[in-house]
Amino acid sequence: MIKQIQQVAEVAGYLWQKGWAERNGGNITVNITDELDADMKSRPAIAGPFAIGLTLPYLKGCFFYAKGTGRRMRDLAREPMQNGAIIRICDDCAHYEIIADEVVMPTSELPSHLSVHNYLIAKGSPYKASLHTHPIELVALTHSQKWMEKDVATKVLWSMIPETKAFCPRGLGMVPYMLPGSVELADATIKTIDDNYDVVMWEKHGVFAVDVDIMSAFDQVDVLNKAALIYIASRALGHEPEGMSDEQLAEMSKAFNLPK
Ligand code: 2HA
Ligand code: ZN
Repeated sequence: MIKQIQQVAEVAGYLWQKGWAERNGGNITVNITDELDADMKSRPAIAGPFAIGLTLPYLKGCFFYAKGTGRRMRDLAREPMQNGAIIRICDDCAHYEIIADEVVMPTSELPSHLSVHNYLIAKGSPYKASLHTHPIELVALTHSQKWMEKDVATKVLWSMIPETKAFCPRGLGMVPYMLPGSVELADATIKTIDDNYDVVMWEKHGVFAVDVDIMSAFDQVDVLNKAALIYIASRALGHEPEGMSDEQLAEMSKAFNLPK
């Protein structure tokens, strides 16, 4: 099996174990264009063409693995090709076909995921994977407006444990509540990624993360959620956590050659 799809299956198992993927919660898409050989790419369609609902010019000739709509991450972990599919974007950049292995219709969030991939390619980004999941403690933070202000969460989370800034150097972007699956939410997500965030928080819903591959996208979310857990554990002990000082964070940035 294609390495990137194996990695998706591994990450899907982690999402389930962490309690971030109840029922059919969450979505994954990965641009696998560079992983497929010519034989695979010229396979006849087994279903489609289907309309994407958008025209995405940078996706011409691209192939994606996409989780199936209504499918469970815990099932995908065991059987990625029965709970997701490989799709080919048609030359009109407005339709896609399913080419393997089975007719599994892609995630309802396909238009938003593909819009993000279209944006990433347009920008010349090396990022190939996008992940949407429901990390409990990060979602809990967004139930108070004070955490929704730009970079308030980033600053506190970075200061909980040194690794957070090292491994999530762009922090956590914030998007106010919008209807799941809506074009508005997709547009706001792209705008926030463009504001230089890899992980975007959707208020009272979940995160949307992008990175070179799905394991790296998962790692960024995992690191941020770990920091949120430490914050919450401190509060549960009865104290407001001190957090690392600005000097300590600046020292980290210098040592790790981080931006900001
Ligand atoms: O696909 O999590 O927000 C299930 C979701 C949509
Ligand atoms: Zn969701």
